[in-house]
Amino acid sequence: MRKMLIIMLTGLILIGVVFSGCKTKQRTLYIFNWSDYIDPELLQQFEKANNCKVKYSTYDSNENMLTKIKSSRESFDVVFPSGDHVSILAAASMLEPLDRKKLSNFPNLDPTLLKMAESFDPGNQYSVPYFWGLTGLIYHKKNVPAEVIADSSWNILANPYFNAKNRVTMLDDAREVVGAALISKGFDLNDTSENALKAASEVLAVWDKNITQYDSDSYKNEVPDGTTWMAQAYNGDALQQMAENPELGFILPKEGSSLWMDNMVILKSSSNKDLAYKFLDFLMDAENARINAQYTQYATPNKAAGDMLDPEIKNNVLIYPPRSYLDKCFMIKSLGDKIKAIDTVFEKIKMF
Ligand code: N2P
Repeated sequence: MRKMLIIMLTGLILIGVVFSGCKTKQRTLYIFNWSDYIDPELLQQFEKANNCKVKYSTYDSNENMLTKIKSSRESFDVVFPSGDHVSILAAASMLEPLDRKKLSNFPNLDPTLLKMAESFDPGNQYSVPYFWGLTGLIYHKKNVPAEVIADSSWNILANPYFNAKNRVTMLDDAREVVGAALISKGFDLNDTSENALKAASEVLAVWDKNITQYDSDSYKNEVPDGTTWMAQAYNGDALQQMAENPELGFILPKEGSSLWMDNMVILKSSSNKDLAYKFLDFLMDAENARINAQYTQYATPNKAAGDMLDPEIKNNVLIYPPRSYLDKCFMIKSLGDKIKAIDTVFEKIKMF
């Protein structure tokens, strides 16, 4: 009898040890995404539904993301590169080819946008579109008079109103900054010809007199608090600030703008691929994608989610501009080695 009791007790203790072991062995998914680019409640829901931990880190440019995933000892499972960087990562054999069978919500995606995504990821082999958007100018109405904005051109950045005031910023992003200058002069944002880059450099030299810094994050606090009066900004980030503060405005310049698509990819080096697939599929669920699009104020490539959006988001022309505006925009393409010419123009401008 006593023997029996000892065996039972030992059994119970063993079960306890196994269960507490399970708890500490909870799986962890490492996500690396742009800042302010997800509804944090979705992360909690995912953790709960999958009994796992999400370690979430953020970046503010594709270049920083690339440097970190190449050099970091920390390894990430899921990353959100823009289209041109999907091509770069795929060419470097860093991406896991996606198994559609594990992505039951894939049919929710808009076929037209999937087709567009094929320009950087043929066959949609490695990436799933996450959000798309455009870049424009955010400003504080108290600090920038309506007459200055009325021109609605990228060249507002050269307006004498800003001279010697140190109140304007641009993104820390070569493609966006040089791209804005190229578009303002009537060139394609992907044009790396000598002629085009000479014109862009000249424009940037003029704008630069008014630019305090090239930074992709600080404008989100500094335009609302008045430190910065106007900033080149991603549309969703600007709209998130505007929702909190009616004194802020945002324009998509009349000449056109950059058009980008950011995407979910699983890194080949991921040691947690099953959980990574679950995360992609979770974000592609129509209701989750709707919640995420409403929170971030970026345009969703998820058709099922798009159909369910609140009308004020769906009809917001700063998120979903009319065809006539989109026709003036340029998708940021991967330029291979020619990217060096754009980087050189940007580095020179930043140096002065
Ligand atoms: C999110 C910015 C993402 C847009 N804060 C850049 N592609």
